[in-house]
Amino acid sequence: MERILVIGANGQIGSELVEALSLQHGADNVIAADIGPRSLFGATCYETIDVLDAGRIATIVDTYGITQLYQLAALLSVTGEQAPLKAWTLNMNGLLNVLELARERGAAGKPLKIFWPSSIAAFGPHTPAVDTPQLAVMDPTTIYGISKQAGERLCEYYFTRFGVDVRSIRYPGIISHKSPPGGGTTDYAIAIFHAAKRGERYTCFLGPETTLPMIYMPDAIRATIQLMDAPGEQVRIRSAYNVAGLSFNPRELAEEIVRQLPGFRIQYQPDHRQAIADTWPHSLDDTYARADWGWKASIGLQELVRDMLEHVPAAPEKLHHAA
Ligand code: VAH
Repeated sequence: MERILVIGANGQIGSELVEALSLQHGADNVIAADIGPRSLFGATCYETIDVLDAGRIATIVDTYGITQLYQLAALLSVTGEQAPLKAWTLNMNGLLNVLELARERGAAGKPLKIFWPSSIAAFGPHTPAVDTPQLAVMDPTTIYGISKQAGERLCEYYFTRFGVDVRSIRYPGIISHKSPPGGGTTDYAIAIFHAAKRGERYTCFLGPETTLPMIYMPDAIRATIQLMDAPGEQVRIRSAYNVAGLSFNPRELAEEIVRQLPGFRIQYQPDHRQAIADTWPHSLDDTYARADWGWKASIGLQELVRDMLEHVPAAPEKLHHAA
Protein backbone atom coordinates (compact mmCIF):
# COMPACT_ATOMS: atom_id res chain seq x y z
CA MET A 1 0.00 0.00 0.00
CA GLU A 2 1.30 3.43 -0.96
CA ARG A 3 1.20 6.43 1.38
CA ILE A 4 1.54 9.61 -0.62
CA LEU A 5 2.55 13.15 0.34
CA VAL A 6 1.93 16.00 -2.11
CA ILE A 7 3.84 19.19 -1.24
CA GLY A 8 2.48 22.18 -3.16
CA ALA A 9 -1.02 20.70 -3.06
CA ASN A 10 -2.71 24.08 -3.43
CA GLY A 11 -1.06 24.80 -6.77
CA GLN A 12 -2.28 24.23 -10.30
CA ILE A 13 -0.89 20.67 -10.65
CA GLY A 14 -1.02 19.78 -6.96
CA SER A 15 -4.73 20.33 -6.47
CA GLU A 16 -5.70 18.05 -9.35
CA LEU A 17 -3.03 15.49 -8.57
CA VAL A 18 -4.27 15.14 -4.98
CA GLU A 19 -7.76 14.53 -6.32
CA ALA A 20 -6.58 11.88 -8.81
CA LEU A 21 -4.28 10.14 -6.32
CA SER A 22 -7.05 10.08 -3.69
CA LEU A 23 -9.32 8.29 -6.16
CA GLN A 24 -6.55 5.85 -7.09
CA HIS A 25 -5.11 5.06 -3.65
CA GLY A 26 -7.93 6.05 -1.29
CA ALA A 27 -8.37 9.45 0.34
CA ASP A 28 -6.81 8.23 3.62
CA ASN A 29 -3.55 7.41 1.86
CA VAL A 30 -2.96 10.85 0.38
CA ILE A 31 -1.73 13.77 2.46
CA ALA A 32 -2.09 17.22 0.94
CA ALA A 33 0.53 19.71 2.12
CA ASP A 34 1.23 23.33 1.35
CA ILE A 35 2.49 26.48 3.00
CA GLY A 36 -0.85 28.11 2.24
CA PRO A 37 -4.38 27.63 3.57
CA ARG A 38 -5.80 24.17 4.27
CA SER A 39 -7.46 22.64 1.21
CA LEU A 40 -8.11 18.92 0.89
CA PHE A 41 -9.01 18.41 -2.80
CA GLY A 42 -10.45 15.00 -1.96
CA ALA A 43 -7.72 13.87 0.48
CA THR A 44 -8.49 13.26 4.16
CA CYS A 45 -5.45 14.96 5.70
CA TYR A 46 -3.78 18.29 5.24
CA GLU A 47 -0.45 19.35 6.76
CA THR A 48 1.22 22.74 6.65
CA ILE A 49 4.70 22.30 5.17
CA ASP A 50 7.26 24.87 4.08
CA VAL A 51 9.39 22.89 1.61
CA LEU A 52 12.44 24.81 2.82
CA ASP A 53 11.97 23.24 6.27
CA ALA A 54 13.68 19.85 5.86
CA GLY A 55 12.96 18.83 9.46
CA ARG A 56 9.24 19.39 9.05
CA ILE A 57 9.14 17.30 5.85
CA ALA A 58 10.97 14.44 7.62
CA THR A 59 8.53 14.57 10.54
CA ILE A 60 5.49 14.33 8.26
CA VAL A 61 7.10 11.54 6.19
CA ASP A 62 7.71 9.55 9.40
CA THR A 63 4.35 10.32 10.99
CA TYR A 64 2.39 9.02 8.01
CA GLY A 65 4.83 6.35 6.79
CA ILE A 66 5.10 8.08 3.41
CA THR A 67 6.32 5.93 0.49
CA GLN A 68 5.85 8.44 -2.37
CA LEU A 69 6.51 12.16 -2.22
CA TYR A 70 5.53 14.70 -4.90
CA GLN A 71 7.47 17.96 -4.46
CA LEU A 72 5.59 20.54 -6.52
CA ALA A 73 6.19 23.80 -4.63
CA ALA A 74 7.98 26.28 -6.93
CA LEU A 75 8.04 29.75 -8.42
CA LEU A 76 7.27 29.73 -12.18
CA SER A 77 8.97 31.58 -15.04
CA VAL A 78 7.38 35.03 -14.70
CA THR A 79 7.26 35.31 -10.91
CA GLY A 80 10.76 33.84 -10.82
CA GLU A 81 12.09 36.76 -12.86
CA GLN A 82 10.62 39.19 -10.30
CA ALA A 83 12.57 37.52 -7.47
CA PRO A 84 15.40 35.44 -8.94
CA LEU A 85 17.17 34.63 -5.68
CA LYS A 86 13.93 33.59 -4.01
CA ALA A 87 13.05 31.42 -7.03
CA TRP A 88 16.45 29.75 -7.04
CA THR A 89 16.37 29.12 -3.28
CA LEU A 90 12.84 27.74 -3.28
CA ASN A 91 13.19 25.63 -6.43
CA MET A 92 16.62 24.19 -5.64
CA ASN A 93 16.51 23.80 -1.88
CA GLY A 94 12.99 22.40 -2.04
CA LEU A 95 14.23 19.69 -4.37
CA LEU A 96 17.45 19.07 -2.43
CA ASN A 97 15.52 18.68 0.82
CA VAL A 98 13.40 15.86 -0.58
CA LEU A 99 16.28 14.19 -2.44
CA GLU A 100 18.40 14.18 0.71
CA LEU A 101 15.51 12.77 2.72
CA ALA A 102 15.02 10.02 0.13
CA ARG A 103 18.75 9.25 0.22
CA GLU A 104 18.71 8.93 4.02
CA ARG A 105 15.51 6.88 4.09
CA GLY A 106 16.82 4.61 1.31
CA ALA A 107 20.02 3.97 3.26
CA ALA A 108 17.89 3.11 6.30
CA GLY A 109 15.87 0.56 4.27
CA LYS A 110 12.78 2.77 3.96
CA PRO A 111 12.58 3.66 0.27
CA LEU A 112 10.90 6.94 -0.62
CA LYS A 113 9.94 7.45 -4.27
CA ILE A 114 10.13 11.07 -5.42
CA PHE A 115 8.35 13.00 -8.15
CA TRP A 116 9.59 16.45 -9.08
CA PRO A 117 8.37 18.55 -12.02
CA SER A 118 10.77 19.84 -14.63
CA SER A 119 9.62 22.01 -17.52
CA ILE A 120 10.18 22.85 -21.15
CA ALA A 121 11.68 26.04 -19.67
CA ALA A 122 14.85 24.00 -19.12
CA PHE A 123 15.46 24.42 -22.86
CA GLY A 124 16.80 27.62 -24.39
CA PRO A 125 17.45 29.62 -27.56
CA HIS A 126 19.97 27.15 -28.97
CA THR A 127 17.79 24.10 -28.44
CA PRO A 128 16.28 22.78 -31.70
CA ALA A 129 12.78 24.27 -31.42
CA VAL A 130 10.78 21.84 -33.55
CA ASP A 131 10.35 18.30 -32.25
CA THR A 132 12.88 19.07 -29.53
CA PRO A 133 14.65 15.79 -28.76
CA GLN A 134 14.98 14.32 -25.29
CA LEU A 135 18.74 14.89 -25.40
CA ALA A 136 19.48 18.35 -26.77
CA VAL A 137 21.38 21.55 -26.07
CA MET A 138 19.90 23.12 -22.95
CA ASP A 139 20.75 26.77 -22.35
CA PRO A 140 17.81 28.17 -20.35
CA THR A 141 17.69 31.94 -19.93
CA THR A 142 15.25 32.37 -17.02
CA ILE A 143 16.09 31.63 -13.38
CA TYR A 144 13.15 29.22 -13.43
CA GLY A 145 14.58 27.36 -16.42
CA ILE A 146 18.06 27.36 -14.90
CA SER A 147 16.64 25.87 -11.69
CA LYS A 148 14.85 23.20 -13.74
CA GLN A 149 17.96 22.27 -15.66
CA ALA A 150 20.04 22.11 -12.47
CA GLY A 151 17.23 20.15 -10.81
CA GLU A 152 17.28 17.59 -13.61
CA ARG A 153 21.02 17.12 -13.10
CA LEU A 154 20.44 16.66 -9.36
CA CYS A 155 17.71 14.08 -9.95
CA GLU A 156 19.95 12.04 -12.23
CA TYR A 157 22.85 12.41 -9.80
CA TYR A 158 20.86 11.21 -6.79
CA PHE A 159 19.59 8.25 -8.79
CA THR A 160 23.00 7.23 -10.16
CA ARG A 161 25.02 7.96 -7.03
CA PHE A 162 22.59 6.96 -4.28
CA GLY A 163 19.88 4.90 -5.98
CA VAL A 164 17.12 7.39 -5.14
CA ASP A 165 14.03 6.47 -7.18
CA VAL A 166 13.26 9.94 -8.53
CA ARG A 167 11.12 10.57 -11.61
CA SER A 168 10.34 13.71 -13.53
CA ILE A 169 8.56 15.19 -16.53
CA ARG A 170 9.42 18.30 -18.54
CA TYR A 171 5.90 19.67 -18.46
CA PRO A 172 4.69 21.78 -21.35
CA GLY A 173 2.34 24.65 -20.47
CA ILE A 174 -0.52 23.06 -18.54
CA ILE A 175 -4.06 24.16 -19.30
CA SER A 176 -6.72 23.61 -16.66
CA HIS A 177 -9.94 25.09 -15.36
CA LYS A 178 -9.99 24.08 -11.68
CA SER A 179 -7.08 25.99 -10.19
CA PRO A 180 -5.35 29.01 -11.66
CA PRO A 181 -1.68 28.78 -12.62
CA GLY A 182 0.71 30.98 -10.67
CA GLY A 183 2.80 33.33 -12.77
CA GLY A 184 3.86 31.45 -15.88
CA THR A 185 4.50 32.44 -19.49
CA THR A 186 1.95 29.91 -20.76
CA ASP A 187 -0.84 31.33 -18.58
CA TYR A 188 -2.35 33.19 -21.56
CA ALA A 189 -3.81 29.88 -22.73
CA ILE A 190 -5.95 29.79 -19.58
CA ALA A 191 -6.69 33.49 -19.17
CA ILE A 192 -8.06 33.56 -22.73
CA PHE A 193 -10.91 31.22 -21.70
CA HIS A 194 -11.85 33.35 -18.70
CA ALA A 195 -12.11 36.42 -20.93
CA ALA A 196 -14.10 34.42 -23.50
CA LYS A 197 -16.56 33.21 -20.85
CA ARG A 198 -17.02 36.76 -19.54
CA GLY A 199 -17.76 37.91 -23.07
CA GLU A 200 -14.68 40.14 -23.08
CA ARG A 201 -12.07 40.75 -25.75
CA TYR A 202 -8.78 39.14 -24.67
CA THR A 203 -5.52 41.06 -24.83
CA CYS A 204 -2.82 38.46 -25.34
CA PHE A 205 0.63 39.11 -23.89
CA LEU A 206 2.26 36.84 -26.50
CA GLY A 207 2.24 37.46 -30.24
CA PRO A 208 -0.14 35.48 -32.50
CA GLU A 209 2.52 33.17 -33.95
CA THR A 210 4.16 32.13 -30.66
CA THR A 211 3.85 28.35 -30.87
CA LEU A 212 4.48 26.50 -27.60
CA PRO A 213 4.06 22.94 -26.37
CA MET A 214 0.97 22.63 -24.18
CA ILE A 215 -0.92 19.84 -22.46
CA TYR A 216 -4.43 19.58 -21.06
CA MET A 217 -4.52 18.83 -17.34
CA PRO A 218 -6.15 15.37 -17.55
CA ASP A 219 -3.32 14.28 -19.87
CA ALA A 220 -0.70 15.88 -17.58
CA ILE A 221 -2.10 14.05 -14.53
CA ARG A 222 -2.28 10.76 -16.43
CA ALA A 223 1.34 11.14 -17.59
CA THR A 224 2.50 11.88 -14.05
CA ILE A 225 0.76 8.89 -12.48
CA GLN A 226 1.75 6.59 -15.34
CA LEU A 227 5.41 7.52 -14.88
CA MET A 228 5.23 7.05 -11.11
CA ASP A 229 3.54 3.66 -11.50
CA ALA A 230 5.99 2.36 -14.13
CA PRO A 231 8.37 -0.42 -13.01
CA GLY A 232 11.72 1.13 -12.07
CA GLU A 233 13.69 -0.71 -14.74
CA GLN A 234 11.54 0.89 -17.46
CA VAL A 235 12.38 4.39 -16.28
CA ARG A 236 15.58 4.90 -18.24
CA ILE A 237 15.58 8.68 -18.04
CA ARG A 238 16.30 9.94 -14.54
CA SER A 239 16.67 13.60 -15.41
CA ALA A 240 13.17 14.37 -16.82
CA TYR A 241 11.10 13.05 -19.71
CA ASN A 242 9.89 15.07 -22.68
CA VAL A 243 6.11 14.57 -22.73
CA ALA A 244 4.18 16.06 -25.64
CA GLY A 245 0.53 17.01 -25.45
CA LEU A 246 -0.26 19.35 -28.31
CA SER A 247 1.32 22.49 -29.80
CA PHE A 248 -0.46 25.67 -30.88
CA ASN A 249 -0.05 29.43 -30.95
CA PRO A 250 -2.43 32.13 -29.69
CA ARG A 251 -3.89 32.69 -33.18
CA GLU A 252 -4.75 29.01 -33.60
CA LEU A 253 -6.22 28.84 -30.10
CA ALA A 254 -8.31 31.97 -30.68
CA GLU A 255 -9.55 30.59 -34.02
CA GLU A 256 -10.75 27.39 -32.36
CA ILE A 257 -12.46 29.39 -29.61
CA VAL A 258 -14.22 31.50 -32.26
CA ARG A 259 -15.38 28.32 -34.01
CA GLN A 260 -17.00 27.18 -30.77
CA LEU A 261 -17.94 30.60 -29.36
CA PRO A 262 -18.61 32.91 -32.28
CA GLY A 263 -18.08 36.54 -31.40
CA PHE A 264 -14.97 35.98 -29.27
CA ARG A 265 -12.29 38.56 -30.05
CA ILE A 266 -8.56 38.77 -29.34
CA GLN A 267 -5.92 41.47 -29.70
CA TYR A 268 -2.18 41.19 -29.25
CA GLN A 269 0.06 43.25 -27.01
CA PRO A 270 3.26 41.25 -26.47
CA ASP A 271 5.11 42.24 -23.29
CA HIS A 272 8.24 41.05 -21.43
CA ARG A 273 6.89 37.49 -21.44
CA GLN A 274 7.37 37.29 -25.21
CA ALA A 275 11.16 37.21 -24.75
CA ILE A 276 10.80 34.20 -22.44
CA ALA A 277 8.47 32.32 -24.79
CA ASP A 278 10.80 32.97 -27.73
CA THR A 279 13.51 30.83 -26.10
CA TRP A 280 11.27 27.78 -25.59
CA PRO A 281 10.56 24.87 -27.96
CA HIS A 282 7.61 24.87 -30.34
CA SER A 283 7.03 21.13 -30.11
CA LEU A 284 8.54 18.12 -28.38
CA ASP A 285 9.74 14.69 -29.40
CA ASP A 286 8.59 12.35 -26.64
CA THR A 287 9.88 9.08 -28.11
CA TYR A 288 11.51 8.06 -24.81
CA ALA A 289 8.34 8.49 -22.77
CA ARG A 290 6.37 6.51 -25.34
CA ALA A 291 8.92 3.70 -25.49
CA ASP A 292 9.72 3.48 -21.77
CA TRP A 293 6.32 3.74 -20.09
CA GLY A 294 3.77 3.84 -22.88
CA TRP A 295 2.96 7.57 -22.96
CA LYS A 296 0.53 8.83 -25.57
CA ALA A 297 -1.34 12.12 -25.43
CA SER A 298 -5.08 11.84 -25.95
CA ILE A 299 -6.52 15.35 -25.91
CA GLY A 300 -6.36 17.60 -28.99
CA LEU A 301 -7.19 21.27 -29.49
CA GLN A 302 -10.87 20.91 -30.36
CA GLU A 303 -11.64 18.77 -27.32
CA LEU A 304 -9.55 20.97 -25.03
CA VAL A 305 -11.39 24.12 -26.13
CA ARG A 306 -14.79 22.42 -25.81
CA ASP A 307 -14.03 21.23 -22.29
CA MET A 308 -12.53 24.53 -21.15
CA LEU A 309 -15.48 26.54 -22.46
CA GLU A 310 -17.83 24.17 -20.70
CA HIS A 311 -16.06 24.28 -17.32
CA VAL A 312 -14.38 27.67 -16.93
CA PRO A 313 -16.61 29.70 -14.64
CA ALA A 314 -17.71 33.10 -15.87
CA ALA A 315 -16.86 34.51 -12.40
CA PRO A 316 -13.17 34.20 -11.45
CA GLU A 317 -13.88 33.87 -7.71
CA LYS A 318 -15.28 30.40 -8.30
CA LEU A 319 -11.75 29.13 -8.93
CA HIS A 320 -9.71 27.35 -6.30
CA HIS A 321 -6.97 29.64 -5.15
CA ALA A 322 -3.37 28.64 -5.68
CA ALA A 323 -0.83 29.28 -2.95
C1 VAH B 1 5.56 28.68 -17.06
N1 VAH B 1 3.91 26.95 -17.20
O1 VAH B 1 4.98 29.23 -17.99
C2 VAH B 1 5.23 27.24 -16.77
C3 VAH B 1 6.15 26.31 -17.42
C4 VAH B 1 5.97 25.54 -19.72
C5 VAH B 1 6.58 26.47 -18.81
O2 VAH B 1 6.68 25.28 -16.73
O3 VAH B 1 6.38 29.23 -16.39
